[in-house]
Amino acid sequence: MLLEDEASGKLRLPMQWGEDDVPLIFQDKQLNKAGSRIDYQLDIMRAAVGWFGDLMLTNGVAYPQHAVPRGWLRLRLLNGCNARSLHIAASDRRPLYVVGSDGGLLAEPISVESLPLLPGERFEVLVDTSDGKPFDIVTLPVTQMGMTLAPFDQPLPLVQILPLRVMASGTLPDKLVDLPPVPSAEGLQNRWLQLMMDPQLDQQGMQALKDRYGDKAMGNMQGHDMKGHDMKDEHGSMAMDHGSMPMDHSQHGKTAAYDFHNGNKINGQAFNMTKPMFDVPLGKLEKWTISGEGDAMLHPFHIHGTQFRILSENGKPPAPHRAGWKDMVSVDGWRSEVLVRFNYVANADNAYMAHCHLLEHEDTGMMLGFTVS
Ligand SMILES: [Cu+2]
Repeated sequence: MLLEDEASGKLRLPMQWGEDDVPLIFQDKQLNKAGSRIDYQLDIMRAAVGWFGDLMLTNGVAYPQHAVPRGWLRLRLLNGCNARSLHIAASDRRPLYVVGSDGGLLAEPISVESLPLLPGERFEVLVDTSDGKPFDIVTLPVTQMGMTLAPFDQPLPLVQILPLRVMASGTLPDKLVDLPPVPSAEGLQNRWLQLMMDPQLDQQGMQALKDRYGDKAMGNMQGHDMKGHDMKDEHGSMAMDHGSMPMDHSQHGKTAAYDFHNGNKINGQAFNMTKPMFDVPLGKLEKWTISGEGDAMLHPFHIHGTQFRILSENGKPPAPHRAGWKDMVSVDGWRSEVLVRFNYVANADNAYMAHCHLLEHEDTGMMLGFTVS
């Protein structure tokens, strides 16, 4: 869904749909042996690290070409992968000028050489093609567990851009829209959302990944002692709070009865379709702290019914291009704080959701419903 408004209409951004204003939807897929269909399986490994494939598609096609008028090219990027985070760049490292994030335009273009893109996340970038030289949009290697295998272990071309002789008419403005300053979080209602993975799921899922693909699949856990990594209490007491599940890892291999379908939780509870977790007052600003302390997984967290501002992301101030309107925030082993406000009523029958956007985490419980009144 694309929204245009008065402010966006006044800017002379590229807007020839499908020519110099192009959506790029990236998805990794795994096909069955015959290559005839997507081979989707949810098992304990996928529930822990997410489903991933070895075939990369852009708008449903492997490595398509796109001919563009010469000048400014606007790319509306969406990471449509189930679980894989991407790291977008131009093959010749020409700058990407980020003009918009999930929820709208930024105050001004932000030039980046590469752009990390979480599952479910969107950014709009402008690229200068006036030199007429062809180049690729690529995804660079990431350290996320399970996502380091070939062909993702080196820059992987996603789409080839071929500038034509005709000239484009769009421009890169110096200023985009007025972005209100981030309000103070002082005195606001603060909600704590603790993302949790059962130790059995964490342990057995990572072991299954290692058994199947070897050390090279372990990403940022490579070379670490996996056993009991989630037991380390580096970041305070919440790291240990995995609920009342037994912590005996010697059970590994004999716990066939363990049901991973509710192995992912928020504040100790797996998703309940009929029972919202809390109610938020209509139109009131709140500070939500989402914590991923206690596991080694990336959690791209998404909140419905709002566009928020990021106060801190994994303990750091947000990067400039992540400081605008967002509905996705990275939670990667530590805490992220966002300022949210909900301007529409949501009753229990039509509750809003907040969830990890790694789809297999969400589908195995890492989601909550909430009402607004
Ligand atoms: Cu997650």
